[in-house]
Amino acid sequence: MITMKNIIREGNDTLRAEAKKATFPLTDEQLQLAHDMMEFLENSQDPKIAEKYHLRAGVGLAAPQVDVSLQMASVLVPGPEGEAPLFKDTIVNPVIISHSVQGAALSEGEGCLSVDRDVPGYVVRHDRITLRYYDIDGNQHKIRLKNYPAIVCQHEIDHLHGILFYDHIDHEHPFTMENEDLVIE
Ligand code: NB4
Ligand code: NI
Repeated sequence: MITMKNIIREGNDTLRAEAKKATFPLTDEQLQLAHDMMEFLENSQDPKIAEKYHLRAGVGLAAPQVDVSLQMASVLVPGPEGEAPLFKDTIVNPVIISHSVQGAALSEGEGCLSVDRDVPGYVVRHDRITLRYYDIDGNQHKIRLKNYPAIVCQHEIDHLHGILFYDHIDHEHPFTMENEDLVIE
């Protein structure tokens, strides 16, 4: 199973590299990785398991974070208590094919499992995106996401291109935002 030991931290060049596109069918090793990444997210969101294995909670994990420079990321955005997740899939070769002009940022800023420090500030992203991606079986999906799940997917897609969340922060004015942009609680 993936634990924090398997997650590389800032300073490791893999986090700054452009990850390679996957080709289908995925190898057994790549399928195993997809399984392990989603299992990490499930474990990290289970308070008992997270405590036992010292996992930081996560709603996304990208392959480069476990030192695999491949365009694949798992996303698990929980829904309201007792309801289905808002978004759960392992996205392969994802591309944002269109997006809103309106921006959005999480009110608390962002954190990253590969960054062991708090970097305060709004990370302004697109509020709405149309995402094309492949699932692990090679089926193409084209979906519209907004608000929180859209932000999470953009954070993960950034990892596939060597971008970290704080690259987007205006460190001089970390909590200044355009009036038109949305703050997501
Ligand atoms: C990815 C996110 C950072 C901002 C927003 C949030 C958490 C991450 C990083 C956007 C994407 C991981 C991947 C959380 C979290 C809310 C939901 C459900 C129950 C606890 C969990 C806590 F843990 N970010 N961590 N950071 N990353 N919300 N939640 N809760 O997930 O580095 O590249 O379990
Ligand atoms: Ni991250």
